Amino acid sequence: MRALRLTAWGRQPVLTEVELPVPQGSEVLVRVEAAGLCHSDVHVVDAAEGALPYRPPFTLGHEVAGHVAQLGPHAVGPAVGERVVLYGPWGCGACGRCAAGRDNYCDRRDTLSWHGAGLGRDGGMAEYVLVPSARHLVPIGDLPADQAAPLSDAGLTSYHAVAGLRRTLGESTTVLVIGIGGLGHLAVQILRVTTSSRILAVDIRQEALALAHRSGADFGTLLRPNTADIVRAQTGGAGLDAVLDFAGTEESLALAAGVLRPGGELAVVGSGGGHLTIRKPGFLPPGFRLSLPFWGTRTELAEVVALARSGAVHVETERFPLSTAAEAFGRLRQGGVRGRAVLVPD
Ligand code: FEH
Ligand code: ZN
Ligand code: ZN
Repeated sequence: MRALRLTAWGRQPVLTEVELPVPQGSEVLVRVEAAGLCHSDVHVVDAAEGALPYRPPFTLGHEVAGHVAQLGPHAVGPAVGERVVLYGPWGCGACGRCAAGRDNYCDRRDTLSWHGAGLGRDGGMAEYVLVPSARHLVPIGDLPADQAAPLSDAGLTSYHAVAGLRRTLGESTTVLVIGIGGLGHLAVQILRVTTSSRILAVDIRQEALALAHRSGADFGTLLRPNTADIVRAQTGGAGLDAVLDFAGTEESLALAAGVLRPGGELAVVGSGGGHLTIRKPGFLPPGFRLSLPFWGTRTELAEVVALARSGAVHVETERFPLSTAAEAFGRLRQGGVRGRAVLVPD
């Protein structure tokens, strides 16, 4: 079968022929219908040797949907032919977190040479992907694969981040979403359908603000030197109850810190390399709360799939044949993808 493989650190991934895996034990073989392309894939490809615990060669792709092709002799779960999305964080499989379907916060994460499918283990930018256990599979019914695949990372990560703000986003609250890309546009939709908050959006691209509006944001503005004043004015000067930062840059973190009201909460999802100094006394509002949510739980994946199947969440995607993966990576690097790029085996 063909697979997009990271063969060594410092090399671009190559589309190459590999053996078709045969599922053993509780493993399940899935025929891939779509695999999303994430900024983390770019970070993995660009990583210097030793920066990540992964051991190339392995197949990329941690945002995968398809249908069950073959079950290992001890696999218990979806039947052959059932359409599924992969729960991508694969932890140790033995700690309490993993047993509870919270592999994203595996207690033994630091001992592993992988973080999941396509992240040190063979992933789904391929014709097939081998999954360690059916517990990593969530049924998707007739949801199109290019809609389902992005839910497993962009959707799940956004859903998990919003869930972490639940206690803050009550009645008469205002939330700011910074970065309206593959994750941010889904976060706006998830906020719209799961909270009653007013939703503000900030991005560096005008077309991203249009996407924010289509996704349900109440107001959008470009990131400029006076954006904090513009955003704060949307709250009558009181400030924001919460900020979801999908950029994580120096500018976005400074904006977030500058618009939160006392008791406000910042969730930083983006890995833009920015930093925020926590100092007391300092400039951060009293009661400031910070979280660094990572991916999500298996239960949350089933919940976000249910939202998509109900029509409440729709992913903006750009499809690329798997054979043009290099072009897709290039477009993502240039910030030229609207919504989420999805690779489809051709
Ligand atoms: C996965 C592995 C490591 C870092 C970041 C990620 C995210 O793409 C998962 O949402
Ligand atoms: Zn990702
Ligand atoms: Zn674990």
